[in-house]
Amino acid sequence: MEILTQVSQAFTDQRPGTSGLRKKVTVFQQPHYLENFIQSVFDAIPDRAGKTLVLGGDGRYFNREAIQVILKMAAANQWGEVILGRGGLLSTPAASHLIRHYGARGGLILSASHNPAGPDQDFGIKFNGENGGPASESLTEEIWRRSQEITSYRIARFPAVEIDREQEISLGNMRLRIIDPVRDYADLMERIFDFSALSALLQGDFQMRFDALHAITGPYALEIFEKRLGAPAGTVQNAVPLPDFGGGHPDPNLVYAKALADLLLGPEAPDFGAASDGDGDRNMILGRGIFVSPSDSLAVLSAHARCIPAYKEGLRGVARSMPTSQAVDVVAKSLGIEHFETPTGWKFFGNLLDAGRITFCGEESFGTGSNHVREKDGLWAVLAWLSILASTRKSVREILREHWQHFGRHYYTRHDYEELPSDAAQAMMAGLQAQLTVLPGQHLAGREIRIADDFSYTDPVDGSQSNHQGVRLLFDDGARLIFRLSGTGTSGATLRIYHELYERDSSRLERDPQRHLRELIDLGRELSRVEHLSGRKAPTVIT
Ligand code: G16
Repeated sequence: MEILTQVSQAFTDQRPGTSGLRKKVTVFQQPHYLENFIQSVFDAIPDRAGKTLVLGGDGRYFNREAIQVILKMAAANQWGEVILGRGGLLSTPAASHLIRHYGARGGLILSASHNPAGPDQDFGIKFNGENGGPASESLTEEIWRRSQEITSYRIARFPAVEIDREQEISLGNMRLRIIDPVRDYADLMERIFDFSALSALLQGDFQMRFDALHAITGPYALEIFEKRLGAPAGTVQNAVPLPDFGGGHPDPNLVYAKALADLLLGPEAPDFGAASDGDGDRNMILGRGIFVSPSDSLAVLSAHARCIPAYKEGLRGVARSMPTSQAVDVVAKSLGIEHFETPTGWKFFGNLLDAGRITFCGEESFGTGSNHVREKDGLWAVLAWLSILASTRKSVREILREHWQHFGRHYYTRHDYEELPSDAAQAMMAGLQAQLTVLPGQHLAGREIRIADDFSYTDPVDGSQSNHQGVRLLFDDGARLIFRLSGTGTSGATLRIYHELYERDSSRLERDPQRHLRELIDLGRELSRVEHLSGRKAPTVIT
């Protein structure tokens, strides 16, 4: 096998964001761009020789081309084996499972998550380590450093590999195993959940819709819900992954999964609805006439964990990202277990999961998961909710109501201002930072600010420190107002403002969050000066 050392020059924009490197497809299509980044990843893993690499993506445009390049580079960079999902497909949680299941050194997941796909849209690459989780902060820094000093990359020459059937072949000294992308993951779900109880639910009067949004979860959902659990045909919709996701935006929220939301919130609603995102790690849960906020979802799942066989002994601890509401903290206190607050990004849960300090974790950004993999897991969350419904025989609305009555309700909403000019967004954050010293003690939005800071996190397992993770205003009554810039966008900047208010009065638990949080919403707009600095009168997305 011929191996070529190709001279190349560094690109200055290869710093990974919240979750890997995400750019427009046209950026990745520049000569040497993809190759440079892959070589930087490989160089950052010096012990890779002879080891196994898991490879797959969410099927978006450019997935298949990138896989051919990565196979050639893996063969030239001494990997012993690549395990590839048939058709180049793997959901993010399935890739995480395969890394752990087959003892791989790591995995490359080709996805820009919920961002749209197509020739003018987004592509992305994430590297996950041997625990199956996203690259740590230090590894991410090392990849970035390598990308800035790169002068060449190594690539083998061989014809395009046929990736659409399961097979094992040798590529020089490297073995390529092409496997069913679904089977191992579906088997894992069958070990975690009580599939006979779930079958009984789904084969009865209970009606469910799962919208795969033409992204990666289609084949997984068909196998699990319709084939293994026997739900009626048509339970899974938009099940075929398409390179452009059917022109949609596979982000499971009320704006982008509108058809499903309209169905569940309309007059003909089934009992339960759910959706996942481009790469299958996010989830949205809806009951008849009701939306479950991701923060509440984490709290409800934690409170009911014992009804799922894999967690019947109870949870070790729980964690949430800083902007996620404190609902799960209240559950943890009542269960007498540890709870942690981490920066945004699933990678921050990895050490806590590996150390056995937590069992469940989640984020307001529609992510929920457990120690079964090291990624958030959309279908796992759906199966967990179905398990609660099967065991309690209550509706989603009843479960939420009872939860709020017992623990109180954390009213919550996130307002996103997408595609802002970067300098305006930076000016907003700088303006907020400048106010941090004068805000404590002020009475605003009907309450007193107790603490105003820029969130810092010290990892309780390895002591590593992460600073500047978002501006927080903490009020004396438990309310919070948080500001941060997204680390996952590919054009301009996205300002996220998170609002939270804790309500214990049982007569005030079923209000419209936008109304109930009005004062905090107005204060967030005012303090960030978003309208003044960007001209935007309203957020792009409200969740
Ligand atoms: C990624 C990360 C999540 C994070 C989310 C939003 O999710 O894995 O941990 O919460 O982005 O991040 P940001 O607020 O910086 O845009 P995904 O589903 O996009 O991979």
